[in-house]
Amino acid sequence: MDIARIAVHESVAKACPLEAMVAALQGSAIPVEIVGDDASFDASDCVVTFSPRDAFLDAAWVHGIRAGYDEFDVTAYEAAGTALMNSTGIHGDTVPETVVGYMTAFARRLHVYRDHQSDSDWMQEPYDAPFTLTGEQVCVVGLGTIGQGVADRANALGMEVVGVRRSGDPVENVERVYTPDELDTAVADARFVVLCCPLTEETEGMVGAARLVQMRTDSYLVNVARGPVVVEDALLNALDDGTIAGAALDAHWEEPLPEEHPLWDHESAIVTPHVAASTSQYHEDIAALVQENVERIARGESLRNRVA
Ligand code: NDP
Ligand code: 7N6
Repeated sequence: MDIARIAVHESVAKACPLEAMVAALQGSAIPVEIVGDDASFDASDCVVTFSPRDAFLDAAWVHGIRAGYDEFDVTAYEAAGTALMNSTGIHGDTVPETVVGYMTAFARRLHVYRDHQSDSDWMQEPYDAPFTLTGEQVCVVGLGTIGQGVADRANALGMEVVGVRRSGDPVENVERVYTPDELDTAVADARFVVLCCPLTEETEGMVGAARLVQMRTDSYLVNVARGPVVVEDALLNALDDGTIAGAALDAHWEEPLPEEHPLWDHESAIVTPHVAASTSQYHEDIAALVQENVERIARGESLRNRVA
């Protein structure tokens, strides 16, 4: 692979300023330029992008700046012989810190007080509403970069951590690791169920009505994965009828979440606009991944984060 240009597609602006990304990538000594939807590519191009486009299949190598690559047609990349890389590995602090924030808000009722603050309302939650994270159980579904980060932090807070992954292999700071076929058992005792898995054929619709019923009525669902991992109507019903106590959602079925969506003013929900991974260092984290692969190519080594 002989790379003569790094093309930064304008969709990168969805995650960080284009100029910052270009500046961070200059370190590789390969010319960097911003490209739009009308650009064409050849086998000397590396494309850095947020969103997929068919034209990228003509490049040598495409670097997706998200961990999730569910929007990319992996089969088409394999057929074209174009390398596709994702950005897993860089979200081990941002997303887990956000998850701790959601859990703390629910336990200490911070989201309720913030709702009342704008009315100067000295409202206090009922005596039995607040609780502590310490001693509560969290079930982390997907134990990769993000799931491990959630497990480490939850363990440090004195929570009991269980988790789910396909291999069922042990993970540090996770007391019991279940496989996906044991999901009902895995969620049954948890006060929090945190979704940190990729969106795949296997995980789409994984949390539907039948699964929500397996959760405790005082439990909270956190989705930092992808919207379709959860069945939308099932979750809305579960929040309305008290099947579960609440949900924090960063990933949605349609993004932006439509203005009229009932979740926006649901008192049991915390809605964030897909920002669990936001950081002012995002461009540098991505550039470091790209730079590492530029160096690996020069050394003739296999590429990091290659998914096709
Ligand atoms: P990783 O690849 O590091 O981890 C994914 C984990 O999911 C692995 O532990 C894998 O384990 C597990 N997994 C895969 N399939 C299943 C399944 N069917 N059931 C349970 N576990 C499964 O990815 P990241 O931690 O970096 O990111 C995870 C996902 O989070 C991304 O794919 C993306 O969709 C989302 N994300 C969201 C962000 C946001 O801003 N909200 C930011 C970054 C990522 P095993 O192989 O053993 O199954
Ligand atoms: C953009 C992060 C991912 O999959 O959904 C996230 O990595 C996007 C800041």
